[in-house]
Amino acid sequence: MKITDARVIVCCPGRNFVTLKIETEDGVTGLGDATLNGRELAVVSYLEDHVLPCLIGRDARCIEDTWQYLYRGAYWRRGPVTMAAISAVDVALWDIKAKCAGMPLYQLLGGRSRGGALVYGHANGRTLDEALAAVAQFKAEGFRAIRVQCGLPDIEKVYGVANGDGPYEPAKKGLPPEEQWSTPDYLRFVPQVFAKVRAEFGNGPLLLHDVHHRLSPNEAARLGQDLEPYRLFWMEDPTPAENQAGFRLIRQRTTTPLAVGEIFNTVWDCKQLIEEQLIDYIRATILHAGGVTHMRTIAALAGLHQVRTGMHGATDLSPVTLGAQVHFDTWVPNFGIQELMLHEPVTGEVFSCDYRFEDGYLVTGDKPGHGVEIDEAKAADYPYEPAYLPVNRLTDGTLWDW
Ligand code: GCO
Ligand code: MG
Repeated sequence: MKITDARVIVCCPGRNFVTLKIETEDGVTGLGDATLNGRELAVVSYLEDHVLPCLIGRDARCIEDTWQYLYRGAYWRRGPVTMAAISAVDVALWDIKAKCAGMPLYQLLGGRSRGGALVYGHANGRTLDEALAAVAQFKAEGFRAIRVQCGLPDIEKVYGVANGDGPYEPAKKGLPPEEQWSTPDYLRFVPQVFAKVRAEFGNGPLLLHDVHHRLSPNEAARLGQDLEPYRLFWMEDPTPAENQAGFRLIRQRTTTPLAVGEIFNTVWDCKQLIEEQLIDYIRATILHAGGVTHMRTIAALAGLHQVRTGMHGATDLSPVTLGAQVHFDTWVPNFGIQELMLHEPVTGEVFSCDYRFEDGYLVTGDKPGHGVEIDEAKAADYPYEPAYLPVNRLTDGTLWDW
């Protein structure tokens, strides 16, 4: 079954998405997501200039061979641009294979392991009162697990908090906006936030928090200890993870569960973290870590070491990724949780999905494939708009991790 056409669709229904559509000689099509937030066009070029010419004429059924061809064959391995491009091809080919088999993707992967994927939503507020109101709203909507982020009293703009009345969306049109950071203020304030959330909502909701790579291992250990009384589901990205050994220090000093990996591209980014059991949840995604094919490798290694999945699911992952991930979550034996940051309604004009939110879970339908389709004519109504993630500075102006 030859691949006869492959094209990249760039659109901005609410935010930018890069989508790959592959067509085969018998008319079956598959979709993959290649969105790399703030660096979208680099992946478009990688696909259009270097990958797509090699795909035409290949057998769409040979997913593994194509993965190896694009990974080993490029000579230049790994990296977010390469791996997002490989993922888009891989997911589109899994979509095609599942459609040809007449099965939803989770069946092809090994079948259902659970009714639905437990998801967590994002409650945030500029003030503690706003954050508490957001938690109440997520609870009322049926979320069982809630990530809580809160502004800092003396800092104007920090990660994870909506600035206007609209939903939180980190990428902004135009050049990179700037946010501010103060580690001492943060370390003092966050435990108070969770004390208040537990006091108000009791032990029922599963609570999560994203540190977003801003602390040193020692500072993260301090925060982990201070959060222990509030029994978090996880503390995410406590410190940048290029130095995997850095997590030893955090791990030895706190029982707060640790999650990391949304920016990882391959199993090599988390091999030591997993093998030394330095983390509890691996957040690598189908989109940025090489598709369904490579996420199976990561999840399998994680499973050997009692590490569970907790895949990234922010809005910069398109409905195509979320659709594929819900299938993966439905099957993978060592599933932990799935992030769910809802796309704006306008995104739904372009992408149609076969997953739904039900009582705190994402449940996939039974359409063959991953169940997500794109309306290309509608997509053309929303052309690409340059947008960047923020950069972060300490209060003295020093550039910091965002
Ligand atoms: C999360 C993430 C996102 C990222 C975003 C960057 O846990 O949801 O940290 O909010 O900041 O995906 O592109
Ligand atoms: Mg995160």
